Amino acid sequence: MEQEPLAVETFITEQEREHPEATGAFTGALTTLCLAAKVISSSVNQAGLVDILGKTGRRNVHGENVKKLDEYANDVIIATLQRRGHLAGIASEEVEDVLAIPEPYQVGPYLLLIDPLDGSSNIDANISVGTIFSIHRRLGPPDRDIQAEDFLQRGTAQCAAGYVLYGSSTMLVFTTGAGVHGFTLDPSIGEFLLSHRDMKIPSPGKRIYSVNEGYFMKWTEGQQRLMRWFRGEEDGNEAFSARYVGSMVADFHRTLLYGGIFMYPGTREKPEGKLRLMYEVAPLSFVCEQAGGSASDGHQRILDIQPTELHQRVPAYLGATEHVELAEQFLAADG
Ligand code: P6P
Repeated sequence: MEQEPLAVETFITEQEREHPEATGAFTGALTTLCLAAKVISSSVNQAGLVDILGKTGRRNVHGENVKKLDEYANDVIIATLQRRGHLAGIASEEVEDVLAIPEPYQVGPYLLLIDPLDGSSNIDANISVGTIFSIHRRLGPPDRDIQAEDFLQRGTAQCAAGYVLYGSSTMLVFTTGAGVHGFTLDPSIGEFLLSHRDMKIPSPGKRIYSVNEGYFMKWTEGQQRLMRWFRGEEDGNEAFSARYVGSMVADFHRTLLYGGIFMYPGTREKPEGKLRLMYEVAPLSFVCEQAGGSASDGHQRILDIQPTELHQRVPAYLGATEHVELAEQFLAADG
């Protein structure tokens, strides 16, 4: 008999059975996140039809223009997740400080870190954007007095991480530490259905590098030499193909499916780079490693980094292990 379509809620519930100590709060947080993703997907897919494109005229904590869809996605996730009793707090890329769970909602044992709509500068051009999420346990007492310090945990401590890609179809890809699984939204029934079980980065996979080469003159010598190697300018090496969307979730998802490497290096002036550790790079690094790949800041494993600030930035090299290790070899020359 043909396997019945497996909805993500069923999949998560079945995974929960393998954890007798599970209380259901974790399952609840993940399945509630799926609901928020469906709401955002509906709006992203109608963005050209309703007054939700363009800028709000305001800037976020990082001085970046806040798009209407950024704000909308942020509000949907916070409103949906805070009332279900699974979380002790939320940290969002769009909000300076961490958010406690307000009365009268119950406080739960988990922390959610979220980039509500990554890549939104592309939305007006109808280019894929995404939501990135990370779930940690709250280590302190389950009360409403949540602090930024509660979120500053290593990537290795994540309970779950993943992303939603609003592209030609809407896909949810996540890991709970037991492999990476992909679910495609069937809009006719409003369900995320299992479409990619146990995803693995092909190795060696396609020879693709993904980076914004416009910064070449600002990079370190090691990064410039690495790029010459990828371009086939070094003796005896066949050139890689270059692919860069400028939307991290889209560039990472292609890397997960096809192989290669996604890079966002630091520059000589800004060695920390642009991408945020807590709610962009660490969650995608968890997915990357669970899919058999590697994730580095160019010198160390991303998931081992002890965060010091909620919005701290980090250089990112994510992809097939042999390419990430090659990048580390070239960058070692930078000292
Ligand atoms: P650049 C989008 O603004 C984003 O945060 C990531 O999604 C993307 O990978 C990166 O910035 C693109 O930055 O400097 O290449 O435009």
